[in-house]
Amino acid sequence: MPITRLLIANRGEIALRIHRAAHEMGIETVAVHSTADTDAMHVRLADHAICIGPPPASESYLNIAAIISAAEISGADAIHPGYGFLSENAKFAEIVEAHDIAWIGPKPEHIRTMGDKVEAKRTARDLGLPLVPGSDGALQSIEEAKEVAARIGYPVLVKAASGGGGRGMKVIPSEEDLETLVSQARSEAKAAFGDDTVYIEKYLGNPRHIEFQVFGDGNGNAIHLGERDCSLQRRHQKVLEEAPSPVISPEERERMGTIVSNAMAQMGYRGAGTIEFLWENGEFYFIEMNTRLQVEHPVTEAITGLDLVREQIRIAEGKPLSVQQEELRFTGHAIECRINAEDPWSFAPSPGQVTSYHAAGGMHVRVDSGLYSGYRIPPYYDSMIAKLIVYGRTREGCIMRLKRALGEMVVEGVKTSIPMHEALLEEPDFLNGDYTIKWLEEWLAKRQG
Ligand code: MV4
Repeated sequence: MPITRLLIANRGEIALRIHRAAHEMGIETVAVHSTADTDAMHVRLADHAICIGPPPASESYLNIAAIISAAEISGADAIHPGYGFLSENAKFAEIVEAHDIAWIGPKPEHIRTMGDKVEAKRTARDLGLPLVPGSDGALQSIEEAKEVAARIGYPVLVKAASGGGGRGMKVIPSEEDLETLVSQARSEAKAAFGDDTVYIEKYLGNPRHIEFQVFGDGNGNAIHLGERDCSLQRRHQKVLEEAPSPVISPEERERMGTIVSNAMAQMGYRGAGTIEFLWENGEFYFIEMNTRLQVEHPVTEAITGLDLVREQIRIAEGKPLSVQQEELRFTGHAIECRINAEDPWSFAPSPGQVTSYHAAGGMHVRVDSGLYSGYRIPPYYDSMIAKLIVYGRTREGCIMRLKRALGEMVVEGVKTSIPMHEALLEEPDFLNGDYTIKWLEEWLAKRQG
């Protein structure tokens, strides 16, 4: 069924990103917003705008009844959830579909499966993805934990089944600490997620975070769009992402890409997904799957030429994938810098009025942002205010252009992470592509000290 009016259940740069794809397809847009976002760029550009509640997300962007009412009132025939907020809420996806509104996302059952990290691992194993060695599903007892840990070797990691994104994890250095830390992990998981299910894995000491972008049509056809390297993180927040990864050869990409696309085809996956791996000593280990569009999707767009939001909308309309694997080429290199309204070194949030704004431009430079001069960045939400995405034929050329583009960005009135990115691009380890998930925090600690 063709979509004619799309409700965007999100805010900020991603709401604008979705609005742009919709308009390019001749689809009208409906913005829903809190009272803190009345003056947001995407609200101004949308064809219709509906205020759904006060600033706290729990009363607006997470308010299912208010969003469904807005869809009914505006006559929207589809909802795109963006990332975060309700994007991985299987119940919301079911409610949307029960109202005969097209859900621009995966089948609710697949969102639910991947949201439970124990179920996700079992599914991944059955689909032939390589896993981190560990317990076979949920831990049943301390005795089982001891057996598994002895078999795989210390240190091990205990993780909450309802966690993910780094929440609810603990490193267990040796058997002495096992009993205490497993029961601590259980009670913390119960308190945080209402679910005390935990499992254990071999702790990988110094891996890279490499994720594959996939798309399925929901009818057994799937493709992969290569990988992104997202190892540069601070407190589980990605800071800079690149595609392709500096450490993955074309042969490795093709080998793993085939494994992940076959897996998605076999499960009948629908829409956009990201399969996250840890990569250490040349081996991939599945950790999680995200059943949404990700913040860093533009680096994949840059090296494939595909519009991922357009692709999501087409699939929700029941159309086939717009490209076959054989037609896809991965060309050149792309890097995304996440620009946050925060102190570049302490990371303290810096909301407030942007007194002056000018975006970088020029060849192969993309800025995804809802900023404008005079805009007030509200204090209630995530501090990311812009993404700078730069493309080059080579990684070196991409980095040179990125330095040039960062230098052109003007954001006055608030502090931003731009100076941190500029310093990062001078680091030999970064220039050599020689970094793991620990590198950024160690670098920041050295600079403070
Ligand atoms: C791990 C790990 C080491 N060994 N699992 C953190 C987020 C969640 N997606 C999984 N995470 C990790 N799982 C095993 N068996 C280390 C991390 C991890 C991490 C992973 C990706 C990117 C940044 C990270 C920072 C700290 C820990």
